[in-house]
Formats: sequence, C-alpha cells, structure tokens
Amino acid sequence: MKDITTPDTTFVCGSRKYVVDNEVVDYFCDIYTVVSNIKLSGKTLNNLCSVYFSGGRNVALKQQVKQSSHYYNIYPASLAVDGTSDNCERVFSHTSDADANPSFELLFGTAMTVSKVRIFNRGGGASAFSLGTEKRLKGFEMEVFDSGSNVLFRYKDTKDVQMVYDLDVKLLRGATKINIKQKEKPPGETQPKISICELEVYGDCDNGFWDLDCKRCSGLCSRACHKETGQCQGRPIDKA
Ligand SMILES: [Ca+2]
Repeated sequence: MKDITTPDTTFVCGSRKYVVDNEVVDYFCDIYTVVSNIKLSGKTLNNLCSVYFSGGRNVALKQQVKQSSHYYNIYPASLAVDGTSDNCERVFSHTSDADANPSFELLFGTAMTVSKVRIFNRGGGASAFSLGTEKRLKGFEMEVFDSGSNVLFRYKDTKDVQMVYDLDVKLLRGATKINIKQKEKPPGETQPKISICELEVYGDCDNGFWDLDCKRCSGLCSRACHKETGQCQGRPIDKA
C-alpha cells in the first residue's frame, strides 16, 4: 500500500496499519480531499484476494433526531434515519405546514469524524401525492457543529433540485450535531417545509474511540485503535 493521488497531491498511507488476522490488514488514510487514484504496491500483492475501500459507515442510522414541528404526527423525524430510502414518494419526515422556520436536527451520541452527507429528497415520482414536492428542499441550509456549538461546516444549497444531495464535508472531527434549515418557500406555497426521505452521514468515531457506540480505546493503546476491533494501532504500551 499505498499511494493515494488527488488532483493536486500524492499521499502515502502506510503508517496507520492494523493487522486484523492472518488474512486481513486495514490501512487508514486521513485524506481531506477528493481522491482520483489509489495505487497498491508491495511484495504480497501477488496473493491479493479482495480490496475494499470505505469512507466510513452511516453514523446517522437510527440516531437521535428531532424536527421543529410535525405534520399531524404522521411523518416524524425518525423516518429520515430509519435506513429506508426506497419509497421516497410516501415515507419521509415532514415539518408542519404552519412552521415558518422549519428545522431538522441530528444528534450524535458521541463525537464523530464525518466525511460525507447524503440526503434523499422526498418525491421524484409521478403520483399526485408527491408530485413536485422535491422542490421544497431547494435552497436549504446545513450546518455541522462540535460539542462546543462551533460550526465546523456550513452549506447553502444553490443547485437545481436534486433527488439525492451528496455533500462532501471534507473530514470533520468532533462532529456532534447536524442542523438543516429551510427559509425559502417553495413555488406556490405559503410556508417553507423540510421533508427528508433519508439522511445518511458517512464517517466513524473520532480517533481514540471504537465500536458502534464509540467506546474509548484501551489505555494501553499508545495512539488510536481499530474502529471495529479495538485493537491498538502499532504496539501497545508496555506496562511496568
Ligand atoms: Ca427513511
């Protein structure tokens, strides 16, 4: 492993290596930009079986969410993080028609490092029920906060209407909250609305934490530990 090339720079990613077992090794590369090429090199590549690349897991899945208002309590915020994005015409979160300042908030249980946000918009089909409702998200705003309420990332939508918004947020450490606002009224409607089919956030626990609930790495680890196994990065600290 492991030259990774961006349009401007080549990174060598070999220092954070975890030998999972006799057949699997994981490399972590803290890259802050879009990658265009990945080159693997090494003596053992003639025995290579499979290669996987990952930008992290969906850390938004079934996390705590809330919205500023509810549309008759039948489209709760939780429908935006239920893991389902295959019926966006009918299953989504939805703020009230009477809410002049709608917002949607995702709270992580612990600090996360995130690299990408994907929003599946409501609508997109031909049914009268959802026809044109995708326009309601146009012009939305999104902010990512840390535990001190500092803004780590801010986005203002200026694109044409999208059914899926892919937002590269670089590599944000210490993210604890994502807030989505909508101040713009859709054409022909009297109030702005936020309706989300699914919100996905890709990343993992901050360095020094592991497992799905982000437990702290063992005090015996001199640096970080493996995100899935808790295995120390490099050699554990020798105990006296
Ligand atoms: Ca959903």
